[in-house]
Amino acid sequence: MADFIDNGTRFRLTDPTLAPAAAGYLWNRRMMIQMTCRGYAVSQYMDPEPRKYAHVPTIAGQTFMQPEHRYFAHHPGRFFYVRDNRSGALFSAPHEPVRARPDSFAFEPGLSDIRCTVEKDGLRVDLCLELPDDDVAEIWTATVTNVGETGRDVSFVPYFPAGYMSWMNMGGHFDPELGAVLCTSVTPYQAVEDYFRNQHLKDITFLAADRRPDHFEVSQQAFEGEGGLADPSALQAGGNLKGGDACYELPAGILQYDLSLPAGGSECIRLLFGPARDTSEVSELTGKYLRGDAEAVRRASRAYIADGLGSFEIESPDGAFDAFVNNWLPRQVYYHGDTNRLTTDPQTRNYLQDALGMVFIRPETTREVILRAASQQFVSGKVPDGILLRADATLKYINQVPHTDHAVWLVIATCAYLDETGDRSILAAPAGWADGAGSDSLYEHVSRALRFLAGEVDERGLPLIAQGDWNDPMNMVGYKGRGVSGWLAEASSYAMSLWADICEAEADHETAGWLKRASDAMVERINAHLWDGNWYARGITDDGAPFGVSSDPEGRIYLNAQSWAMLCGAADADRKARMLRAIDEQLETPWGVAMFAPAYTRMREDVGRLTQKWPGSAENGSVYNHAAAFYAAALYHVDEGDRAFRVLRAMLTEPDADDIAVRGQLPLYIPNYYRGAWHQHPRTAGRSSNLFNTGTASWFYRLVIEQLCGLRGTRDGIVIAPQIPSDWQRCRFRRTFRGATFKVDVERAEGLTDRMIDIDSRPLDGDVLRRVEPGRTYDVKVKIPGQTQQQAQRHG
Ligand code: CEZ
Repeated sequence: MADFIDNGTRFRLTDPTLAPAAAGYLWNRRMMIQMTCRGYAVSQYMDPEPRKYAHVPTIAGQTFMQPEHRYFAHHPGRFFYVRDNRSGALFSAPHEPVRARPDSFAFEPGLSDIRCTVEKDGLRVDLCLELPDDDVAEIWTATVTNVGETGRDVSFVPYFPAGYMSWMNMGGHFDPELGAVLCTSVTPYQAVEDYFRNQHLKDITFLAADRRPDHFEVSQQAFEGEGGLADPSALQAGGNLKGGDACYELPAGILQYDLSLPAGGSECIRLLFGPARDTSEVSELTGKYLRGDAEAVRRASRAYIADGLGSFEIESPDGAFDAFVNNWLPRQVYYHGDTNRLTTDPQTRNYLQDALGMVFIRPETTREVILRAASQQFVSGKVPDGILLRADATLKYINQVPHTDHAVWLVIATCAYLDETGDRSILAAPAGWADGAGSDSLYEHVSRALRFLAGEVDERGLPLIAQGDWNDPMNMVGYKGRGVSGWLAEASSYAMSLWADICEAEADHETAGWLKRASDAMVERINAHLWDGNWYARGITDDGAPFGVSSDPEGRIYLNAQSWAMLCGAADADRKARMLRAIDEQLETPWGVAMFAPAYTRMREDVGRLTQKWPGSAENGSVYNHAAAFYAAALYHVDEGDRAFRVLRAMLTEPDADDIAVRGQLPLYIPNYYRGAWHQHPRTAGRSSNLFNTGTASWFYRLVIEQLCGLRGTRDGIVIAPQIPSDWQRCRFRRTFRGATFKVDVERAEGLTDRMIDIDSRPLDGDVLRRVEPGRTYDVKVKIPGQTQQQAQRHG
């Protein structure tokens, strides 16, 4: 019913009712679209700010993408009605709005296209959606085939609603010269400046076809009539579309093709859907994508995606894991790193963490991101909340709320870049300041970021949280100016110790010494003020109350506060054991480890907005995968490889019907969360947000490469230290690193007491290979001790 096909590069789902929101996504640098198996779509493009060209029927107000929620009949989508003109029978592909039970169904998202095949009563519809590599438009190829024994007369009716485009002005008509429906609008505004500012906006949504329809309709309401979308009046009783327009009515592109299909006969129609500024843009796009060389367009978009598939491949005993990690994980990392999540002002922490994953795909991007972020830093050392990607961009929404953690990500991204590339020239690269003249080296920028961070502390020396840290909606712990973040204390200490190593290597012993002392002092404060007996508190509120502690009935234990205590070395062996036990008891769920528990059921005015979110959703105690990835990082850091792998593995939806039904998504991306609050809301626990924007992808990729497979760069070489799960007897992988290729074979050998590494059949002394030669291929054989009985019991 559901599995990977084509060697893991495509997925097949054969039931449109199993997980109604199951979706695939496509993107290029200017747009993205998430298509569900039933035909609904969420899409947006940059103009230069993110915009939509297909809208919901009325405006519910500003909201994020909400792919977790049920789609409704009038939700934007791409639908294809098929009517048998003799019997009047109607169905629609992919599934909505008619919802007729198909004879066979296959929804098949691939790396660079989404295909769908629906067969009903002897008629087959094959759909394929592709995007240009660098324009905003959807290219649809629809083929209708008569798979029966006798001739058929059918009407084939693509229906692409544009939705509620504007309260000021919206309408639509068929343009015979362009062979396209043009849905027109004026983006609403009030300030006169916006009239001039909006001149460039693409206020047209068009649906063009490579052949003239026999009939058309542009008014959504005239099409739907009393019958509703499941049985539109316009298609009842053998009627034809009436050629109507939309006059301040919801416009839609609706084209009718009357096809006479002999047995075995088929007809193919290509469509182009998207936004345009004017008719000449429509004609330019149709020229390129409907009348141009389709194969060349396809090659270009495949090449674009292939460029981002990374430099790593694994073959383990876990086929589903391999399919995800070899194809879909780097794709997700690349989506983030190449589009900046389609925003002009990414949050600094997102921008830098997305770049962290790009270091394995296109390290030049990571370098640019780090330097751009540094160049928007303040002279004081403060790192801004968001990074402007264009001269006309502004900081919006969440970026107007003061968060205090951004320095941490600048350090982590820079260290990851140095580890992978060894390119120390970045440290000397100059970057300007947002509020000062001249420029300084990146080294100075990062060091100053940490000095600033070290200064923003309370009288105990713990970092102030202001209106949030990594956790955006934790906005009321410190809004009065006193509350502190325990997580940030740990993350600061960790970042300081990472940077101290860089300073040491740069022979800046003074800064290195200061950072080490500051990092150690922070650890002492963490242990003095935040240890709660069995785990660490998440912070201390404006009024001096520690929270995330055993006396809290809700929000009692937070995962991040434990993970980063392990990363920064605050937790000794005894504390570590207590924390792990508490996590197992209180945070583990069948669908991964929750970010905290119990979820809040009422507002806590000294914690903030996150406590108002639905219990178990998002930052209110979900299985928030980004936090789970930090936990996995911490577990690898303290040599808990088996646990770490379990945490990573739980983030992946299984390619089987049962798990897809529970999670409600396909195993093609890691969502930002699965519902938590397992004990409070068991019915919905495990359900995916279906949102593929998440820093998790970068961390996951890095952990697989550098920890699970254990090949990570050092200043002058590469460490080889795999931590494969104890039930893997063997695993092989290939990875390029600083221009060399490593082919690695890891195998368990019984009776061995220590890991043994051979490179090109010669034993390696220790686990570091120095002087990696670009262009060379290294054959690496790693033998690790087989599982002893003791271990088997411990992990069993
Ligand atoms: O956004 C993410 C942020 O983009 O939440 C993470 C944070 O680290 C990321 O930088 C954890 O808080 O209520 C909110 O404002 C939420 O915080 C969302 O914006 C959240 C969602 O995942 C949206 O993508």
